[in-house]
Amino acid sequence: MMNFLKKVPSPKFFWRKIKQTMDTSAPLVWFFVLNVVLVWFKTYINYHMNFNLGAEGATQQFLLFLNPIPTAIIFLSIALYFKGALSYWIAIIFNFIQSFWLFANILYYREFSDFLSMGILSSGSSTGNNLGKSIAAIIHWSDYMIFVDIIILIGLVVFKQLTIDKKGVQKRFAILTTVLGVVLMLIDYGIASTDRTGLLTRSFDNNYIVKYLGLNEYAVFNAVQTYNQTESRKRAKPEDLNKIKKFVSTQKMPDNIEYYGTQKGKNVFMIHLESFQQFLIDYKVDGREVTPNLNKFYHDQNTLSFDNFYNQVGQGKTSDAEMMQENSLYGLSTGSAMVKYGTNNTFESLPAILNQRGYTTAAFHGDVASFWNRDNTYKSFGYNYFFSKAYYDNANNPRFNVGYGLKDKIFLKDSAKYIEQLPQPFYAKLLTVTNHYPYELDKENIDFPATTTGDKTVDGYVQTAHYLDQAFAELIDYLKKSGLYDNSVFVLYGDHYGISENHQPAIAQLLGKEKVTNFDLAQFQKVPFMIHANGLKGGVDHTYGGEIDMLPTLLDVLGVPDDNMTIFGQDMLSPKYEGIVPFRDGDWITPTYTKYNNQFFNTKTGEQVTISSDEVLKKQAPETQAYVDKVLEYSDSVITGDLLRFDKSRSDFHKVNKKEFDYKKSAGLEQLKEAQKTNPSSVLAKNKGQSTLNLYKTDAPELSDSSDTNNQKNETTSSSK
Ligand code: GP9
Ligand code: MN
Repeated sequence: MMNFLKKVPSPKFFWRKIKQTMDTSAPLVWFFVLNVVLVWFKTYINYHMNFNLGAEGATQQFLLFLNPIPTAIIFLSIALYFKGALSYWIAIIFNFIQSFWLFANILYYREFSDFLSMGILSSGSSTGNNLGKSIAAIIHWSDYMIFVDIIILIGLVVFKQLTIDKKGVQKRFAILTTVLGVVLMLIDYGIASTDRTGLLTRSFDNNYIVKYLGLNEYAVFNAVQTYNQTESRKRAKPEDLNKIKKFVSTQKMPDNIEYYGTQKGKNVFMIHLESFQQFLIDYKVDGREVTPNLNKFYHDQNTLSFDNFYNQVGQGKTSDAEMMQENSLYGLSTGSAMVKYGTNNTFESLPAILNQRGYTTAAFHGDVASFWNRDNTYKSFGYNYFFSKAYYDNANNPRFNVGYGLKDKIFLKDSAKYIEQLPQPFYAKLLTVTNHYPYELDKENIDFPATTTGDKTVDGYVQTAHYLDQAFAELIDYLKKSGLYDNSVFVLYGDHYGISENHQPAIAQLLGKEKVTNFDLAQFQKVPFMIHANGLKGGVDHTYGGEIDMLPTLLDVLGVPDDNMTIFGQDMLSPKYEGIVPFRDGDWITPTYTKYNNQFFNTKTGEQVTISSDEVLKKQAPETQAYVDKVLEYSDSVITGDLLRFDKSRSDFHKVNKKEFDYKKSAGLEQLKEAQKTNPSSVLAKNKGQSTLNLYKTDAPELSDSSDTNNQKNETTSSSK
């Protein structure tokens, strides 16, 4: 070993060797290769050191390793089209540009756990401004290491330490090199899109694009997206909004006097039941209810439960559900509206509406903040707080996570620490995530028999749903004990299907049918929608509706007028409500007819009908279709044209100032602390600073484990607040 060490040559020796090789044959090519290696090395090292890309498995690890290379080759190969000193400078400049983009993203990521986007860089963006202020505080001296090689390279060229290649390389060689870069990029993209279908069309998370394709590809992708958005925004005119507002005003329904304003001023809990379908309600496996607690809640005399309520999401899945729930605007026909337009658009969202009526507003989610661009979109929606993964100490422990984030029992329990600090009245949205495809849960958390359809991705569904049900019960139990239950309105909704149409044989078995028809599949799009409050007149309501209708329905109960709002849903409580449910792809359901996958059915009987055989359908189908096409088109133009920025007619709503919000953990905690003094209406403040967390009981095995110091630490920090 020692002998070996002695033999290790000095760096000087290496440099001499490198220089010799570079000098003798094609010096420019060597200089190019050196730069490619340097750019690759810096990027790859920083992927690991400064970003949290979550590359799992050999394919993703391989792509992470590969993905800095193609753009390094493409950009640096530009130098090969020149000769003499110029070509060296060009290579250095492209090394610098890539390094600088890397550097800027490292700083931005450290603060926001997300990548820079063109929208943010453009002036006026709230996050851009905040970053400017705090840049000095987040920079580490080691970040500058990224530029060290560039300084050395400049020195070598300036002080003539390199033999400059006066002839350069042949054009053909330069072209081949660029082509090699492009081919590598395509290979990378090919592998990436088999690992993650819809990577670019659905654009879930900026982290994904960087992980699979690379930081520079992300920059290009983002620039194209931003360009398209800016263009459609530029084309839009105030008259476009006027036309739409006129239409919307003809759709407004009178409120329901039995419900209107009955829950005014109460706290609102919006509970997002991930991938939860309506069929789970009262569903039994081996004689056992899958979700006994949600069933009880569903049948409670103070719960208004809708059993003909449909999800209307498109590719944006959860984010589309959120877009509808918060704004009564549809998601887009492709991609996620929150990802594409959430950062810069003007919205009139539920959090902002309630905030302007004295509510504190907070979103809770155990996944990274950047997913579905929530970190930016929630600012546009007007959320005061966004408690994402970074706020949950337990999230650092892999055992406490499954799939997209914290396990629901832990997530909800650890959310209580923030719930008790929220000044009242508050609007708290809790997004669960454990009941998510592929419905996997560790053994110690499984307390329910799987179904036996033989379809692997289906059979665990009832198990994770059962887990979610237990987690929900634990939360409710705590809220009852801490006094919040009686003082709050609860809205529960399932965001979208859990079992997709690719699993038809399994669906048939679950539903106890031979075979499923398109009508069954349409029915399978039902998700729960429940509103519960002390004193609310409950019951199972058969009105046909969808996620787009949640906002106006809730506003009715809360006594918030929606007359001037540009929304596409309607108040399901209104005596005039008719119930047309458009799906994002243009299909629809009404109480009389269903159009699904190009077939028509009688909604009451499920019988297939055709336009030629059914006179009423013949008349109604084109009318309904025209309405459906119109609302989807109008909703799309509101989003793509950012039309709500033109809305000047409002005296009861003022535009959200995104700059007011800072979701960084330190800022959020500070703000909560401050709020205890300035507005001492939280449960904690009312309890004279004494925490109520000891009232939260969970059987989460991860937390009851006495060897788990993490949890004990949490308990002490929260009760000492
Ligand atoms: C992730 C979660 C999942 O944060 O919201 O989104 P989905 O895959 O259901 O759209
Ligand atoms: Mn979802």
